[in-house]
Amino acid sequence: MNTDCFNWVDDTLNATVYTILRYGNTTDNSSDPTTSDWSDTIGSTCVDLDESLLVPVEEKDAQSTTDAVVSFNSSFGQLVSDGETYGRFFVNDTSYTNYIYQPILEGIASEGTSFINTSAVASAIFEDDVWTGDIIINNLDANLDHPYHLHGNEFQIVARGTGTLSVDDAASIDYNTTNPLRRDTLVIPGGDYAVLRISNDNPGVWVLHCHIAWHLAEGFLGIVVSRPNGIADIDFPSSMDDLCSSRPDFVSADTTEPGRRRRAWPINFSNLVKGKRHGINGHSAQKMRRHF
Ligand SMILES: [Cu+2]
Repeated sequence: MNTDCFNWVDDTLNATVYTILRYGNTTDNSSDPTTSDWSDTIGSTCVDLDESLLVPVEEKDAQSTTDAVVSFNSSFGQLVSDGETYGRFFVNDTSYTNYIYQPILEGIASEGTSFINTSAVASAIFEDDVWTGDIIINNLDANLDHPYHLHGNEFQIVARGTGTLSVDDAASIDYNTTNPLRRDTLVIPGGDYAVLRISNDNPGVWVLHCHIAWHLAEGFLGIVVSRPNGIADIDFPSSMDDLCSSRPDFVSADTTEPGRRRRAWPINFSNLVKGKRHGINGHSAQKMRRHF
């Protein structure tokens, strides 16, 4: 474990632990492997891999054009509830709330995309006539890098840059479609944007979220709905349907993820955000980093 990303290292932490992974049909499970560590060193800065050094071995050009463009803007901000002010992450001005007894996939399958509770989750829809879709992500937190993770698709990074990119402006920028990097997680530095190109061939409700666990827990999640008609055609196993009847009568269908709304912000909030909904200044962001 690279502890350079930590602001402090707990004395009791064992930063290096080992396990054994075996590939293939080996029958010899008794002897220890003899593989050795890589010789390259990891830098002491806490940043993503240098993408310019990464080239997909299995070449795959991106589609040269896209059928649809959607965008997600993420930012840290405040939520006031019952007189208390909470720190939350927002995606398109919506802080995700998980209604655990109202699963979105099954809801869309039976009721269509009108099922989506727009006050609980930010959503983007790629309809069934879309085969190539672009997802713009704008990281509005000027000094906070986030690792964005998309489920269900292996996206191609066809553009990135500083500042924000609107859906309209996306029509006039340059795209790299020649064997672009394919990933499922991408660090977008604070104040930057990226454009992810996907094949819209996998019907589902795919979450896009920050992979820092507590950012996710504080609402950093949106959904990409791929092929709503295809979702309606999914044959759900009975074991999934059975879950719908598993809610005890005394538990409300409006129950949110346990503890989700009651958790207090861990530090003095007034020190953290200078009253701005978006655009956290550097001083505040540094304080936030301490809690990664
Ligand atoms: Cu994050």
